[in-house]
Amino acid sequence: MSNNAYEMLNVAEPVDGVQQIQLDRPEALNALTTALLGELSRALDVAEANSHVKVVVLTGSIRAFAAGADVKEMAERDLVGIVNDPRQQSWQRITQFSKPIVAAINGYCLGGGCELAMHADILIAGTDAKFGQPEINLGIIPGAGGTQRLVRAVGKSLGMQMVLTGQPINAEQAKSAGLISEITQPELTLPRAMEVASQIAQKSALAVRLAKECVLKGMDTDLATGLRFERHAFTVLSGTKDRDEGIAAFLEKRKPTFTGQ
Ligand code: CO8
Repeated sequence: MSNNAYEMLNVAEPVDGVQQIQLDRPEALNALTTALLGELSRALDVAEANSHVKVVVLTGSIRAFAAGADVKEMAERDLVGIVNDPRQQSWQRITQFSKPIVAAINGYCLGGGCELAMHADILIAGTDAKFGQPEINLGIIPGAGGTQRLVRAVGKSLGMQMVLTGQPINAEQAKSAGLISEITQPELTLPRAMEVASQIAQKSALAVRLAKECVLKGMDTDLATGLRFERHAFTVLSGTKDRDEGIAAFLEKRKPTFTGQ
Protein backbone atom coordinates (compact mmCIF):
# COMPACT_ATOMS: atom_id res chain seq x y z
CA MET A 1 0.00 0.00 0.00
CA SER A 2 1.53 3.34 -0.91
CA ASN A 3 1.20 6.75 0.63
CA ASN A 4 0.23 9.52 -1.81
CA ALA A 5 1.61 12.40 0.27
CA TYR A 6 4.42 12.50 -2.31
CA GLU A 7 4.39 13.35 -6.00
CA MET A 8 7.65 11.74 -7.06
CA LEU A 9 8.00 8.96 -4.53
CA ASN A 10 6.08 5.82 -3.75
CA VAL A 11 6.37 5.30 -0.03
CA ALA A 12 4.97 1.98 1.14
CA GLU A 13 3.64 1.26 4.60
CA PRO A 14 6.29 -0.57 6.61
CA VAL A 15 5.95 -4.36 6.49
CA ASP A 16 7.69 -6.27 9.30
CA GLY A 17 9.94 -3.29 9.93
CA VAL A 18 10.90 -2.67 6.29
CA GLN A 19 9.76 0.41 4.45
CA GLN A 20 10.14 0.62 0.70
CA ILE A 21 10.73 4.03 -0.87
CA GLN A 22 10.68 4.16 -4.65
CA LEU A 23 11.88 7.13 -6.70
CA ASP A 24 9.10 7.66 -9.22
CA ARG A 25 9.89 10.23 -11.87
CA PRO A 26 9.96 7.94 -14.90
CA GLU A 27 9.71 10.70 -17.52
CA ALA A 28 13.22 11.87 -16.53
CA LEU A 29 14.79 8.55 -15.45
CA ASN A 30 14.36 9.65 -11.82
CA ALA A 31 16.63 12.69 -12.30
CA LEU A 32 16.98 14.30 -8.90
CA THR A 33 15.30 17.68 -8.82
CA THR A 34 15.35 19.78 -5.67
CA ALA A 35 11.72 18.81 -5.15
CA LEU A 36 12.40 15.08 -5.48
CA LEU A 37 15.31 15.23 -3.04
CA GLY A 38 13.13 17.31 -0.72
CA GLU A 39 10.42 14.64 -0.81
CA LEU A 40 13.00 11.96 -0.08
CA SER A 41 14.31 13.97 2.81
CA ARG A 42 10.77 14.39 4.16
CA ALA A 43 10.05 10.67 3.78
CA LEU A 44 13.23 9.89 5.74
CA ASP A 45 12.17 12.32 8.48
CA VAL A 46 8.92 10.40 8.80
CA ALA A 47 10.72 7.04 8.68
CA GLU A 48 13.22 8.18 11.31
CA ALA A 49 10.40 9.02 13.71
CA ASN A 50 8.36 5.87 13.01
CA SER A 51 9.36 3.06 15.36
CA HIS A 52 7.71 0.56 12.98
CA VAL A 53 10.40 1.37 10.41
CA LYS A 54 13.62 -0.49 11.16
CA VAL A 55 15.17 -0.48 7.69
CA VAL A 56 14.50 1.46 4.48
CA VAL A 57 14.80 -0.07 1.03
CA LEU A 58 15.42 2.63 -1.56
CA THR A 59 14.82 1.82 -5.19
CA GLY A 60 14.04 3.31 -8.57
CA SER A 61 12.69 1.62 -11.68
CA ILE A 62 14.01 -1.23 -13.79
CA ARG A 63 15.32 1.35 -16.30
CA ALA A 64 16.95 3.71 -13.84
CA PHE A 65 17.75 4.05 -10.18
CA ALA A 66 18.45 7.73 -10.97
CA ALA A 67 20.20 9.31 -13.97
CA GLY A 68 21.72 12.12 -11.95
CA ALA A 69 20.87 15.60 -10.83
CA ASP A 70 18.22 17.14 -13.05
CA VAL A 71 20.34 18.80 -15.74
CA LYS A 72 17.46 21.03 -16.89
CA GLU A 73 17.09 22.41 -13.37
CA MET A 74 20.86 22.74 -13.02
CA ALA A 75 21.00 24.82 -16.19
CA GLU A 76 18.91 27.49 -14.49
CA ARG A 77 21.14 27.77 -11.44
CA ASP A 78 23.98 30.29 -11.39
CA LEU A 79 26.90 30.43 -8.95
CA VAL A 80 24.90 32.12 -6.21
CA GLY A 81 22.06 29.65 -6.76
CA ILE A 82 24.50 26.79 -6.28
CA VAL A 83 26.02 28.35 -3.14
CA ASN A 84 22.50 28.60 -1.72
CA ASP A 85 21.45 25.19 -3.09
CA PRO A 86 18.62 23.92 -0.86
CA ARG A 87 19.56 20.34 -1.79
CA GLN A 88 22.41 20.53 0.72
CA GLN A 89 19.87 20.10 3.52
CA SER A 90 18.37 17.08 1.81
CA TRP A 91 21.79 15.45 1.43
CA GLN A 92 22.47 16.15 5.12
CA ARG A 93 19.19 14.49 6.04
CA ILE A 94 20.05 11.39 4.04
CA THR A 95 23.57 11.26 5.50
CA GLN A 96 22.26 11.50 9.05
CA PHE A 97 19.52 8.88 8.74
CA SER A 98 20.19 6.55 11.65
CA LYS A 99 18.51 3.41 10.31
CA PRO A 100 20.02 1.20 7.61
CA ILE A 101 19.24 1.98 3.98
CA VAL A 102 19.47 -0.86 1.48
CA ALA A 103 19.54 0.32 -2.14
CA ALA A 104 18.05 -1.88 -4.86
CA ILE A 105 19.57 -0.59 -8.09
CA ASN A 106 18.69 -1.30 -11.69
CA GLY A 107 19.62 0.48 -14.89
CA TYR A 108 21.21 3.92 -14.85
CA CYS A 109 22.81 4.98 -11.59
CA LEU A 110 24.65 8.08 -12.68
CA GLY A 111 25.95 11.34 -11.29
CA GLY A 112 23.79 12.44 -8.34
CA GLY A 113 22.02 9.05 -8.67
CA CYS A 114 25.29 7.21 -8.01
CA GLU A 115 26.00 9.64 -5.17
CA LEU A 116 22.56 8.92 -3.71
CA ALA A 117 23.16 5.17 -4.01
CA MET A 118 26.46 5.60 -2.17
CA HIS A 119 24.57 7.17 0.74
CA ALA A 120 22.92 3.76 1.21
CA ASP A 121 24.51 1.29 3.61
CA ILE A 122 24.13 -1.79 1.44
CA LEU A 123 23.92 -1.71 -2.37
CA ILE A 124 22.38 -4.57 -4.33
CA ALA A 125 22.23 -4.21 -8.09
CA GLY A 126 20.79 -5.91 -11.13
CA THR A 127 23.00 -7.32 -13.86
CA ASP A 128 22.01 -4.37 -16.07
CA ALA A 129 23.03 -1.62 -13.62
CA LYS A 130 25.43 1.08 -14.80
CA PHE A 131 27.30 3.18 -12.29
CA GLY A 132 28.99 6.38 -13.34
CA GLN A 133 29.96 9.95 -12.59
CA PRO A 134 29.44 11.61 -15.99
CA GLU A 135 29.60 15.18 -14.66
CA ILE A 136 32.94 15.78 -16.42
CA ASN A 137 31.06 15.54 -19.73
CA LEU A 138 29.05 18.59 -18.66
CA GLY A 139 32.14 20.59 -17.71
CA ILE A 140 31.54 20.12 -13.99
CA ILE A 141 32.47 17.62 -11.29
CA PRO A 142 30.41 15.51 -8.87
CA GLY A 143 28.92 17.66 -6.12
CA ALA A 144 27.38 15.25 -3.60
CA GLY A 145 30.29 13.04 -2.65
CA GLY A 146 31.24 11.46 -5.98
CA THR A 147 34.90 12.43 -5.70
CA GLN A 148 35.01 11.28 -2.07
CA ARG A 149 32.69 8.34 -1.39
CA LEU A 150 33.35 6.70 -4.77
CA VAL A 151 37.10 6.66 -4.22
CA ARG A 152 36.62 5.25 -0.71
CA ALA A 153 34.38 2.55 -2.18
CA VAL A 154 36.32 1.52 -5.29
CA GLY A 155 39.85 2.81 -4.67
CA LYS A 156 41.80 5.64 -6.24
CA SER A 157 42.57 4.33 -9.71
CA LEU A 158 39.08 3.19 -10.71
CA GLY A 159 37.43 6.12 -8.90
CA MET A 160 39.74 8.58 -10.64
CA GLN A 161 39.10 6.92 -14.01
CA MET A 162 35.34 7.13 -13.56
CA VAL A 163 35.40 10.76 -12.42
CA LEU A 164 37.88 11.91 -15.10
CA THR A 165 36.51 10.00 -18.09
CA GLY A 166 32.83 10.00 -17.16
CA GLN A 167 32.65 6.39 -18.40
CA PRO A 168 30.31 4.15 -16.41
CA ILE A 169 31.11 0.71 -15.04
CA ASN A 170 28.79 -2.30 -15.10
CA ALA A 171 27.47 -4.34 -12.18
CA GLU A 172 30.26 -6.93 -12.39
CA GLN A 173 32.93 -4.23 -12.20
CA ALA A 174 31.04 -2.51 -9.38
CA LYS A 175 30.90 -5.77 -7.45
CA SER A 176 34.56 -6.64 -7.90
CA ALA A 177 35.54 -3.10 -6.90
CA GLY A 178 33.42 -3.26 -3.73
CA LEU A 179 30.84 -0.61 -4.65
CA ILE A 180 27.98 -3.09 -4.32
CA SER A 181 27.65 -6.25 -2.31
CA GLU A 182 25.48 -8.45 -4.57
CA ILE A 183 24.30 -8.80 -8.15
CA THR A 184 20.93 -10.29 -9.06
CA GLN A 185 18.76 -10.65 -12.12
CA PRO A 186 17.06 -7.25 -12.55
CA GLU A 187 13.62 -8.50 -11.50
CA LEU A 188 15.10 -10.02 -8.33
CA THR A 189 17.00 -6.95 -7.13
CA LEU A 190 14.16 -5.47 -5.12
CA PRO A 191 13.02 -8.81 -3.59
CA ARG A 192 16.61 -9.58 -2.60
CA ALA A 193 17.05 -6.11 -1.07
CA MET A 194 13.78 -6.63 0.84
CA GLU A 195 15.06 -9.99 2.07
CA VAL A 196 18.32 -8.52 3.33
CA ALA A 197 16.41 -5.64 4.94
CA SER A 198 14.05 -8.12 6.65
CA GLN A 199 16.99 -9.99 8.14
CA ILE A 200 18.28 -6.73 9.61
CA ALA A 201 14.82 -5.66 10.80
CA GLN A 202 14.63 -8.73 13.04
CA LYS A 203 17.75 -7.74 15.01
CA SER A 204 17.94 -5.42 17.97
CA ALA A 205 17.26 -1.92 16.60
CA LEU A 206 19.72 -0.43 19.09
CA ALA A 207 22.51 -2.80 18.10
CA VAL A 208 21.79 -2.16 14.42
CA ARG A 209 21.89 1.58 14.94
CA LEU A 210 25.19 1.51 16.81
CA ALA A 211 26.71 -1.00 14.38
CA LYS A 212 25.86 1.32 11.47
CA GLU A 213 27.29 4.29 13.33
CA CYS A 214 30.51 2.42 14.13
CA VAL A 215 31.05 1.28 10.53
CA LEU A 216 30.46 4.80 9.19
CA LYS A 217 32.64 6.34 11.87
CA GLY A 218 35.42 3.93 10.99
CA MET A 219 35.33 5.01 7.34
CA ASP A 220 35.73 8.58 8.43
CA THR A 221 38.52 8.40 10.98
CA ASP A 222 41.77 6.70 11.96
CA LEU A 223 41.79 3.14 13.31
CA ALA A 224 42.48 4.05 16.94
CA THR A 225 39.58 6.52 17.05
CA GLY A 226 37.30 4.04 15.30
CA LEU A 227 38.22 1.28 17.73
CA ARG A 228 37.59 3.57 20.70
CA PHE A 229 34.22 4.53 19.28
CA GLU A 230 33.36 0.85 18.79
CA ARG A 231 34.40 0.03 22.37
CA HIS A 232 32.11 2.77 23.73
CA ALA A 233 29.19 1.57 21.60
CA PHE A 234 29.84 -2.05 22.64
CA THR A 235 29.83 -0.98 26.29
CA VAL A 236 26.61 1.00 25.92
CA LEU A 237 24.89 -2.08 24.46
CA SER A 238 25.86 -4.16 27.50
CA GLY A 239 23.21 -2.24 29.45
CA THR A 240 20.30 -3.09 27.15
CA LYS A 241 17.47 -5.56 27.62
CA ASP A 242 18.00 -6.69 24.03
CA ARG A 243 21.48 -7.87 24.95
CA ASP A 244 20.08 -9.87 27.90
CA GLU A 245 17.39 -11.28 25.62
CA GLY A 246 19.84 -12.15 22.83
CA ILE A 247 22.16 -14.03 25.17
CA ALA A 248 19.29 -15.73 27.07
CA ALA A 249 17.68 -16.85 23.79
CA PHE A 250 20.97 -18.35 22.63
CA LEU A 251 21.44 -20.24 25.89
CA GLU A 252 17.81 -21.42 25.89
CA LYS A 253 18.07 -22.46 22.22
CA ARG A 254 15.19 -20.26 21.06
CA LYS A 255 14.73 -17.27 18.77
CA PRO A 256 15.22 -13.92 20.51
CA THR A 257 12.46 -11.33 20.69
CA PHE A 258 14.06 -7.93 20.57
CA THR A 259 12.12 -4.90 21.77
CA GLY A 260 14.58 -2.11 21.12
CA GLN A 261 15.03 -1.56 24.87
N1 CO8 B 1 18.41 15.36 -15.91
C1 CO8 B 1 17.26 15.71 -16.53
N2 CO8 B 1 16.63 14.90 -17.41
C2 CO8 B 1 17.19 13.70 -17.67
C3 CO8 B 1 18.39 13.29 -17.06
C4 CO8 B 1 19.00 14.17 -16.12
N3 CO8 B 1 20.12 13.85 -15.45
N4 CO8 B 1 18.70 12.06 -17.51
C5 CO8 B 1 17.74 11.72 -18.38
N5 CO8 B 1 16.83 12.71 -18.47
C6 CO8 B 1 15.62 12.74 -19.32
C7 CO8 B 1 15.98 13.00 -20.76
O1 CO8 B 1 16.15 14.38 -21.00
C8 CO8 B 1 14.76 12.43 -21.46
O2 CO8 B 1 13.71 13.35 -21.36
P1 CO8 B 1 12.97 13.90 -22.71
O3 CO8 B 1 12.38 12.67 -23.30
O4 CO8 B 1 11.99 14.87 -22.19
O5 CO8 B 1 14.06 14.48 -23.53
C9 CO8 B 1 14.39 11.23 -20.59
O6 CO8 B 1 15.00 11.46 -19.32
C10 CO8 B 1 14.90 9.91 -21.12
O7 CO8 B 1 16.30 10.05 -21.33
P2 CO8 B 1 17.00 9.71 -22.74
O8 CO8 B 1 16.04 9.89 -23.87
O9 CO8 B 1 18.28 10.47 -22.79
O10 CO8 B 1 17.26 8.15 -22.54
P3 CO8 B 1 18.44 7.29 -23.16
O11 CO8 B 1 18.11 5.88 -22.81
O12 CO8 B 1 18.67 7.64 -24.59
O13 CO8 B 1 19.77 7.74 -22.34
C11 CO8 B 1 21.02 8.29 -20.38
C12 CO8 B 1 19.83 7.53 -20.97
C13 CO8 B 1 22.33 7.72 -20.93
C14 CO8 B 1 20.99 8.11 -18.86
C15 CO8 B 1 20.92 9.79 -20.75
O14 CO8 B 1 19.61 10.24 -20.44
C16 CO8 B 1 21.88 10.67 -20.04
O15 CO8 B 1 23.05 10.73 -20.41
N6 CO8 B 1 21.42 11.40 -18.99
C17 CO8 B 1 22.21 12.36 -18.26
C18 CO8 B 1 23.17 11.64 -17.33
C19 CO8 B 1 24.03 12.65 -16.62
O16 CO8 B 1 24.78 13.40 -17.20
N7 CO8 B 1 23.93 12.65 -15.28
C20 CO8 B 1 24.71 13.54 -14.45
C21 CO8 B 1 23.98 14.79 -14.22
S1 CO8 B 1 24.95 16.01 -13.36
C22 CO8 B 1 24.91 15.50 -11.76
O17 CO8 B 1 24.34 14.52 -11.40
C23 CO8 B 1 25.64 16.41 -10.80
C24 CO8 B 1 25.43 16.00 -9.37
C25 CO8 B 1 25.65 17.21 -8.51
C26 CO8 B 1 25.20 17.03 -7.08
C27 CO8 B 1 23.92 16.26 -6.88
C28 CO8 B 1 22.70 17.12 -6.76
C29 CO8 B 1 21.40 16.30 -6.81
